[in-house]
Amino acid sequence: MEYVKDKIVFITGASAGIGKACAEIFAENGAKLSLSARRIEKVENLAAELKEKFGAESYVFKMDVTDRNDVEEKINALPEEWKAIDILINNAGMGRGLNKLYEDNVDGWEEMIDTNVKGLLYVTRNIVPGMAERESGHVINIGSIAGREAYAGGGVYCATKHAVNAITKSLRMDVLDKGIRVSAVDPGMVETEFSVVRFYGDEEKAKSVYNGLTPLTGTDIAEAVLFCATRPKHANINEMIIMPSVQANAFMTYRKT
Ligand code: 8X3
Repeated sequence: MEYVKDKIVFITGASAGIGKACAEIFAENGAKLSLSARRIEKVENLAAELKEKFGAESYVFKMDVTDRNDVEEKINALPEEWKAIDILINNAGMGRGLNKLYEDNVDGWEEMIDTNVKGLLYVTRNIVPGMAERESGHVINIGSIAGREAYAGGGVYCATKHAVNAITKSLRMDVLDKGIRVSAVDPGMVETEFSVVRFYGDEEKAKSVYNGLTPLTGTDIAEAVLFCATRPKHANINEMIIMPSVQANAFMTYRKT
């Protein structure tokens, strides 16, 4: 097993959900955290909490992954001691709507494509060159079961997560000679702000997604990410698909009502 103590872990979308849970578990294990999100106050509070609880060192900054220039500038402007990123967790992602494609809100498509695909690409493009130069690093992409199966009403969301799956596979080939590992962690139902965002703030509708079942938590996924990050150097977890015990796939769940 490899330890993450004192390693620099760069997490996008660290303000909530899986990103926040990753920050917590890596802090608990002694990593140094480079945390970004659009909602900077949330990340600042998290960093303060992790400092107090685990003595974790963090570098916190506001970054919008959908803004190509912002990503480039923020990553270029990392302080010298935060530049040598060991682990990149490409977590920032979102869903918008669950409507029939031909009736869907096109603005939501733009947001999903910009965040889940282009955002992940911008961050990766700016961080992996340093890893390649140092011949060391690990990219862990948070995908989704939606990257493995397409479901009704999820056309664009599923397309973006299929794209993440393809990017993960290609990147793994591109960095094969550079000592860089690339992993995908693909969750099913995780109760985070995901459904609230998907349904544009409709809490009632968001809650109903998890009716009658116990969904995964952000921590369940963060534990999987930590597992990927702590394999010995010669071993890579290519992919992990994780679902609640009562979810068989993207289509079938067992609910006790
Ligand atoms: C989110 C999980 O099942 O809503 O990535 O697509 S699902």
